[in-house]
Amino acid sequence: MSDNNTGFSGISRRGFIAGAVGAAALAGHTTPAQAARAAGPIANGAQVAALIIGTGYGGSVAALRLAQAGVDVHMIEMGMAWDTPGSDGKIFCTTTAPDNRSYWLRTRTKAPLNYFLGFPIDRDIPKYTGVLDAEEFGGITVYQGRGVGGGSLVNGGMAVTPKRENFATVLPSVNPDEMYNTFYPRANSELGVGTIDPAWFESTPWYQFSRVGRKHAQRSNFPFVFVPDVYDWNYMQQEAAGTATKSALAGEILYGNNFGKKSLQRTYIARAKATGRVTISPLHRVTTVSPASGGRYTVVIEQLNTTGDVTTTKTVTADRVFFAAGSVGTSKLLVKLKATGALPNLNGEIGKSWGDNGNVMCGRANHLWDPTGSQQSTIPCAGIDNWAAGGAFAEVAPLPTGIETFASFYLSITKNPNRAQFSWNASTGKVDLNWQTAWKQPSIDMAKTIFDKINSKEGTIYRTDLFGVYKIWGDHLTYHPLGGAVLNKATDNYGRLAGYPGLYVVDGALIPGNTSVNPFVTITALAERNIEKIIATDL
Ligand code: FAE
Repeated sequence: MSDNNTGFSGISRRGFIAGAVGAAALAGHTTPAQAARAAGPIANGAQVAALIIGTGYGGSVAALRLAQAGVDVHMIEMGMAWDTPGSDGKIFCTTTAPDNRSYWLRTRTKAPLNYFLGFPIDRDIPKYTGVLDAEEFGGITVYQGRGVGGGSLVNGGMAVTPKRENFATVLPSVNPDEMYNTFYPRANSELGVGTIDPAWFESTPWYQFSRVGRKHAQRSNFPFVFVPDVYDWNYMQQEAAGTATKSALAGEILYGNNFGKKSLQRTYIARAKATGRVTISPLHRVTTVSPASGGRYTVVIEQLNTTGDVTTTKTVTADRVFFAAGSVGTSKLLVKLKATGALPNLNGEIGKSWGDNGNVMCGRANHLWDPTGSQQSTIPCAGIDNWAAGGAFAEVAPLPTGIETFASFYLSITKNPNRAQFSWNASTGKVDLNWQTAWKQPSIDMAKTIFDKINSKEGTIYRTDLFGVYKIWGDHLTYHPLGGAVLNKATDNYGRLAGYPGLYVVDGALIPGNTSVNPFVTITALAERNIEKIIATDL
């Protein structure tokens, strides 16, 4: 019996495996499949039941639920495992001292906020398979997490369920009752979502920046809302009290949090591994998926070293393949596979309806009597809600520089209607995205419905030194890529890819461009909904 040869290809074989596992367990032996799982990376020629491409939110949900249903799962992740400390004793570096661990295969950092007082702050770093990818397309830089845990490694942990009245525009083909009664609560509970203690919020210096944000929002009559997060709020209070090692209170964010944040490694992935049925191959990148005999799929995987070179190419077969490489990763793979003839029957919706969740950043220059504090937690806890009236939801974000900046900083999520498309570029052998920088103008206009009013009320102005020399808007990037293999268009209403039984999309690629709030709770809840249906009907 070979590694992971525990597919769904026949009841009799499954029964045989189950029997073999049971007998071995009774006899106190390790089965070959168990031994292979313990041994690590996927072997060339392996046959796996379920292969998941990527270990972010969608992939982790699928892995846990498939494993709980008795299916052996192999997760392929192009980034590192992020489970071993570096020479400084820490797994991740800080935003103030980025080193090789910070960026995915770059020789210079590319900080989202790349200027301060008008001076560039990026610095040279050794090329390494770091945790944050700043992936550049023609008109936009898309930030993504790389490693076991995907975006959960680098993100701010803001865990927001969209308002129910906005859900029909987020996922029009999904029944809101099942989402709000079952799958959003399930996602929030599994992710460990919580909110800041209101009394601590009022008193701690670490959230002075948010209290200033609240004062300005409320004086202009905007609703100010607390935003839940997966950061452990009790841990943060211990950091402030000096009884726990600082993470959010030590400038850690973007390049990973060493403590405090309940990333997927600590939630879904930990529970998935505990089933004994899930193996993960880090530093492995899927390049091709194509039909094999018997309704299975051939998957080609490149093993990488930490400078990004391909050291080995492996070919495996899988009964089922789950695309969970993130909106950009999944879209790029599917567009390439359709165009190059590996999966020619994928439908014409592949690569379409991609959006940036309307992300745009800006800062405001406060008066000297409104300091935002030299101590700032890296974890945002509140926002300004002007979605219904102005199309913008603005997070009051920290600017944790360690000095007083008198700046209020915001990441706005806006109702930007523009959608881009991925396409195969045969001459470069790469996938392009046709987003234009000018397509951010609606986002800027919507964010201005909040900040023009606040500036006018407070007698303040926009900061012009954070994104370049005399540049107000951070309109060059997104943290929230969504779409490219949209639910009920590129797939059926549960993520089954049209034309290929056994191929599924389970990540942010399913969501058509905007979630009205930060996206990972919706990605998780949708994955919970879809995998439940897939397990019930397809397996
Ligand atoms: P994702 O988490 O991106 O996982 C995809 C995984 O697939 C990654 O680990 C990739 O390395 C891997 N991969 C890609 N291609 C391949 C391949 N060919 N072979 C093998 N592996 C591959 O996907 N969202 C919130 O809701 N709240 C926040 O506070 C928040 N803050 C953010 C801050 C930053 C700086 C960033 C970058 C993002 C933030 N997000 C936030 C967005 C959130 O992290 C993102 O929507 C989710 O991580 C997307 O989940 P997916 O499962 O779609």
